Amino acid sequence: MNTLLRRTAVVLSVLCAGAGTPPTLWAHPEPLTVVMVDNRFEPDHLVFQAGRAYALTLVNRGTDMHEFTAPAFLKSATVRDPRLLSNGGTDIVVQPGKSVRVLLIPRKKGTFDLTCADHDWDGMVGGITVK
Ligand SMILES: [Cu+2]
Repeated sequence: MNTLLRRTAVVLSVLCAGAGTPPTLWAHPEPLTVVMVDNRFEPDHLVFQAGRAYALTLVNRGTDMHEFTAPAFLKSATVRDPRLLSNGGTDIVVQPGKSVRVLLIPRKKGTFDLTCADHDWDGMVGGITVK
């Protein structure tokens, strides 16, 4: 498959991911907040339960833009509003002083990398576990 076709397939799968999920699953999402500062995640390790709906709120209290970069995690999850994802579905961008609330359902058990694509060099890294 050429690169363009592959990218199109990724975009389509991201856009269609929320379509088959019954609306009731989103009714009572478990709240989870991650604060982003210059330069780390608080907390830096997140634990989710597969198949459960979460309201993940990313709060940027730093002066820099930060990203919740978790390609494998985000691609394996059902994200209710895929428009909140950037860079081909690999991350969620949060501007300084802003917050982003993402409804998602992790689907795949395992451990996943979490970084900020802009500040991984400065140790802005963490991890995600889906049980
Ligand atoms: Cu950052």
